[in-house]
Amino acid sequence: MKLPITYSDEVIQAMAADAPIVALESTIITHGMPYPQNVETARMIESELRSLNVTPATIAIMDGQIHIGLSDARLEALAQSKDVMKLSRADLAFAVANNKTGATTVAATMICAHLGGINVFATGGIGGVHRGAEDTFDISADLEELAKTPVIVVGAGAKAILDLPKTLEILETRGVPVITYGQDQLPAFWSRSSGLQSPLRADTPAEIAAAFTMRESLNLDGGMFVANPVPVKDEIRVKEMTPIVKQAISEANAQKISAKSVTPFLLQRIFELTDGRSLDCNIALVKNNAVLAAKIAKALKS
Ligand code: PSU
Ligand code: MN
Repeated sequence: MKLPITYSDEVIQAMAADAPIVALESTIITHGMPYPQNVETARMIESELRSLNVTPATIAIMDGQIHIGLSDARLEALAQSKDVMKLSRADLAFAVANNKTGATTVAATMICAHLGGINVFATGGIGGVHRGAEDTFDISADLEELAKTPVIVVGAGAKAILDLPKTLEILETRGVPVITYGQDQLPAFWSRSSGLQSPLRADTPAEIAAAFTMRESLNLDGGMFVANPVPVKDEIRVKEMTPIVKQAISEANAQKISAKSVTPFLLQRIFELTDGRSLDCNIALVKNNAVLAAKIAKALKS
């Protein structure tokens, strides 16, 4: 069966030249940021990658096609559309088979990137174990995907809306390396510190690339998570975020927000409660992650 994959022209050219490519997700566009900042950020990240001579491959499902690399018109259409599906491993095939349009989460983006032979992917943060998961069982499929699919995901840690110690425990159990770039402590998305020791630390892109290559040689399944701390000038300190996160979570509980709606609801409330500063921080950290992903993609080609 010929897979319903459409590559952008620049991705086709980069593949033919064996040049570095970095995958980008689309749920951050449709469910993670408001319009028009979502599409402006997506464009800014893509041009940042191009300026580093790395080809961006934004991934989304549109009318049943898996797009690896989106045209500007498609990016704009996706960013403006309401009620677009949020696709993870569980619903990806259903959406493709039935000509749906949907944004890909970290998990679904990893699956599609791997289908296209792309092994480096930059995002904001990954999903994880939600607080109260002992009652709700709400654990992101992103963690399971990292255990299965050989893609390096660069994020700014897991969001402070999650239970970070439990998230780290699951990643360890499932054999996912968590490598923090340039510091000993795991970063917590909007903040550089989480109070938790990172399982692994790397100070150069070459170390990260070498670890990935060795995982393949040792026949170890799965990907790696690279945690890249938000730049100092852009961070919102833990002390400031803690009460805001608590308030957003208690509102989500009071309003019985559940399943796929939890992460988008919390991000939107935190955006409001910080007067938009969480969004500025989010944009800065995604850019920082794209730059590191570009360096890793280049190191893998050298
Ligand atoms: N990081 C962001 N904004 C987002 C997400 C991550 O800065 O919107 C998305 C990613 O697509 C991630 C998803 O895969 O949230 C996790 O959702 P869930 O917890 O429902 O698995
Ligand atoms: Mn969930």
